[in-house]
Amino acid sequence: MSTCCSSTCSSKAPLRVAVTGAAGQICYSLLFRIANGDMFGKDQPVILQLLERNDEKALAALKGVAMELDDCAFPLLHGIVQTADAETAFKDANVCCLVGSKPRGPGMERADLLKDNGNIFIGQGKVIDAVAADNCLVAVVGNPCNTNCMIGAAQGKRIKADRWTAMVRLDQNRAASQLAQKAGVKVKDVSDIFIYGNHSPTMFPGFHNAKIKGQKATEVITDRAWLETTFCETVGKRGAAIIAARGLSSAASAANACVDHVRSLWTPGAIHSLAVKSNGLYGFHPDVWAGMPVKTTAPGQYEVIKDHPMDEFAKSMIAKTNAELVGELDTVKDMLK
Ligand code: NAX
Repeated sequence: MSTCCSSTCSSKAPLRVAVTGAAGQICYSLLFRIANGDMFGKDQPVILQLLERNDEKALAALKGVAMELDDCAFPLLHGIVQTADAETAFKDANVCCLVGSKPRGPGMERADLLKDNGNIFIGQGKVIDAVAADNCLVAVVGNPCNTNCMIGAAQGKRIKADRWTAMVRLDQNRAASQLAQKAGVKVKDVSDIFIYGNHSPTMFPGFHNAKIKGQKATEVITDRAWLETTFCETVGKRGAAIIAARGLSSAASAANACVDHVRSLWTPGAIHSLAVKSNGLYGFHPDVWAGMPVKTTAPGQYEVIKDHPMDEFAKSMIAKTNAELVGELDTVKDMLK
């Protein structure tokens, strides 16, 4: 299906990348970025293993997406699997991007949403543990992503909990962009901004440790009230603002964040935000998945950075987002056995 060109030919074995919710709006951007080499590099071939619901419309839409992938003639795309069967999708997968989940319907309680999605992640967690490659890395995007990730990880015997990560990178990117605009600098001038806690409006974008052109962000942006209120609220409620403006939820930026999430995990030395099992760090309940800073140590491997200082405001924000995560844990505790 693909034509060969010298800049992208590779002798590397292809990575198997399973992606769920493959006919949805995030994947309509994400799959093309992965196939183009944006996630794993321009010398790394991939096989896309695409999972959708067992539903005629969804599978027809998936077929159309696969046809468009073919029509891009991506040299790095060595195969496409289209399926409604989780075992087929996750078989030998090196990376699983779990994007598919059930949206909140009208009048639906948050607890029902947590449980409906929890059931999806129980099923997928068990299958991943049974058939994915050893040391498979999981990136959960589907909401509520922290708690879905906790539920999926709880099904594992073979694949360890630290291989399960949830996406807070969109929040990190949003925070960096807001700081850059306020300071009147380029986004590349902003560093060390990390997301703590839940991917929800309670998250804490840790501006107190951020830097702008290497200087403390709080010395460049001296309006502390703006940082504590407008900035935190803008980042926390950005998803709702996009829906209000576009009539649809964030898709291209979410796909971009998923690419960033995995690419940073494939780039030794990268320091970035991931939601991982907290193990009690930064004051979080040990069993919840919370956003925090990590450093990539080798492709697909990371360690949590444990020593970022927290001031009183940061501690109070972390307490709030931790309380929400603990509430979610409580709602789904029967799903963690
Ligand atoms: P769409 O509704 O466009 O697509 C979701 C797709 O998942 C649908 O095609 C559906 O058929 C499929 N699906 C549902 N259950 C499935 C299952 N059990 N197995 C396989 N496929 C299944 O949603 P989209 O806009 O693509 O968003 C996907 C998810 O990302 C949502 O849960 C959304 O809330 C979440 N988001 C997470 C973000 C984050 O930062 N973590 C930001 C963006 C986004 O809101």
